[in-house]
Amino acid sequence: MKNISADEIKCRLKELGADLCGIASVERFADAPSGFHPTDILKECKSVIVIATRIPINTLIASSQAIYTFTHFRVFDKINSITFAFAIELEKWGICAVPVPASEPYEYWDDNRRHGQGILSLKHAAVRAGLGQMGKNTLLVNDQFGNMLLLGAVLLNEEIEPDLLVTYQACIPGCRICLDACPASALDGNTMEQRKCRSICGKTTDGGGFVYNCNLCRKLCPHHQGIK
Ligand code: B12
Ligand code: SF4
Ligand code: SF4
Repeated sequence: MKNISADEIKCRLKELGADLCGIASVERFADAPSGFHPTDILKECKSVIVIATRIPINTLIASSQAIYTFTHFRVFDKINSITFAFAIELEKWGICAVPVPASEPYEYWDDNRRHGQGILSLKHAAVRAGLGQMGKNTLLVNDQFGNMLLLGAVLLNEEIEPDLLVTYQACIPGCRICLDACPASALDGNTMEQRKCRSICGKTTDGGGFVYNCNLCRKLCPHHQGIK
């Protein structure tokens, strides 16, 4: 089995197309809910490698939601390709590596609350890997790229040197722009009522396709392009 360093991991993931990469030790997930801990996915997990990839900012100003939607699907594919390729490479070196889906599929679904939960919350993982903080809109905010990022992760059975946690705050003190702007009143500053967001945030087009229909909590955030 090859020994691999944090620098080698980051360098390779950036070569594969990640914009950011951070590393969390599994000990940082002690407060994860039961069933959604990295070791619930990979029993021997010791490190969680989190990547982030940018979404073009100008998709927010395009008048057609098809643009924003298409770029999301493109970036989801990109992240899944990166984590998939990286997991295969590590397996060739004898390291057990498990890629986490960037979006669907996931198994947990509470029909009463219309509440789904990813097998691992990538926002919580990104915070623990030193990539940013979660804002009141519940999105990850990074100082350099704001919230216009999508996330992915690979779980490893190796101890890799973790990154420092960030010291900046995601939110401007007293700000509640996202809470007040949400047309579904889905946000409370801490978590979100998925039923309310789901009633608005995506829609089926007349032709049976899907488009994102709302992203106001992201777009109106003064930190959506980064923390100046
Ligand atoms: C289900 C889902 C949704 C649902 C629910 C969103 C939500 N806030 O949870 C819906 C369909 C509404 C949705 C909407 C959107 N989504 Co979405 N979604 C997901 C998905 C697949 C799972 C998220 C999840 O598990 N939520 C449930 C949990 C985390 O939320 P909760 O109930 O509040 O959790 C509580 C506890 O369970 C506990 N908890 C849960 N896990 C953990 C782990 C630890 C360590 C700890 C301590 C606690 C803890 O903490 C919470 C507080 O009590 C993720 C991909 C992924 N695997 O993470 C993308 C993801 C969160 N979505 C994303 C995006 C971009 C969006 C949209 C912007 C899309 C759009 N419309 O433009 C909106 C944003 C709405 C918003 N303000 O969140 C991105 C966010 C990127 C970022 N910068 O943060 C993600 C990470 C996808 C990705 N690969 O990047 N999404
Ligand atoms: S995506 Fe729209 S509906 Fe969902 S929480 Fe954000 S502002 Fe509210
Ligand atoms: S709009 Fe304001 S409260 Fe909401 S996430 Fe951004 S800085 Fe935080």
